[in-house]
Amino acid sequence: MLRSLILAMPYLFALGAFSQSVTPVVISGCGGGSVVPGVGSVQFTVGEPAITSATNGTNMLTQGFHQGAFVRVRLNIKAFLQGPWTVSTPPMTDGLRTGGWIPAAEPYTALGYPAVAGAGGETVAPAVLAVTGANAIVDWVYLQLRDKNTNTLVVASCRALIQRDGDIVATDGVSPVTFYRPSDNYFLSVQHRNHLSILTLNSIALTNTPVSVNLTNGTVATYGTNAQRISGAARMLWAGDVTDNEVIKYAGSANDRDPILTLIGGSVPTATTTGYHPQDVTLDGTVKYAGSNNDRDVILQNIGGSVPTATRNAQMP
Ligand SMILES: [Ca+2]
Ligand SMILES: [Ca+2]
Repeated sequence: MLRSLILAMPYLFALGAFSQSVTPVVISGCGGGSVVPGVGSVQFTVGEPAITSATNGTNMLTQGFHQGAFVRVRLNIKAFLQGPWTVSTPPMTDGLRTGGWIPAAEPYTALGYPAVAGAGGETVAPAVLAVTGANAIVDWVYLQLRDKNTNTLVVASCRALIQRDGDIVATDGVSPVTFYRPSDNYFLSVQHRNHLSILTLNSIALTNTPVSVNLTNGTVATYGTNAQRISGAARMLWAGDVTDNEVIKYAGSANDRDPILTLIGGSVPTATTTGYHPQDVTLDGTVKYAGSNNDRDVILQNIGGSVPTATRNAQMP
């Protein structure tokens, strides 16, 4: 359209259709395309506004008139999971990692956690899982950003890794987590497959420059009442939601205790089994119903410790 109008302009001037004299300009090279390995291909035309961007986290291609800013926000999140938490330093154990049980592909898509503004299917390289010490990987976690005006509206999700010291990192084991959303205020939710989810009480201003969100020390308020377990100065996600329904329940229908007994065989309470299972409340790679470091006691403790029919609900809107 633009090009045909320019070509037609000399004829319009010849007819004296305009009172002003404008020199016609020929625009050449009105489009093109390129391919960046690992990112994709992009085609562009002159005169088109910025339409969309593609990025691999390092390079970005914008389809349209100009190369805009990165359309992403980044966070340095810190949180603790009660299951592997101890009073030691670093605070969380990494039995899933040392046992070789952490899956290379994130488990959340298969478990039905929604993938919003991100396809899911992240993987972690063996070298990342070989790291030991405070930055050793404990497990996969699932994160959400929610709309600043509607704290039930999920606008982006991603799957990330949590280290023994609580740092939540991208799948390379070190980088801040990234959501491909524009700079704005968002609520943040941290979730784990057998812990109760948490959500920030307030929305947080996020940009391309990583923002720190520390959910382990009370500096960032959480939605609801007693959303996290508190031990001394440390706050952590409540463990024991084996059934992954945001309720910790010890007795009665659909409780979180029976699946542990069922998995170890159903009849001999002292039997154990190993692997990557939701019944492994302590995340040490062993499912255990009785004896020291078993996975059942935490459930009873977290519902109050005395009335078996009590329950604990996730504090989510
Ligand atoms: Ca449950
Ligand atoms: Ca265990």
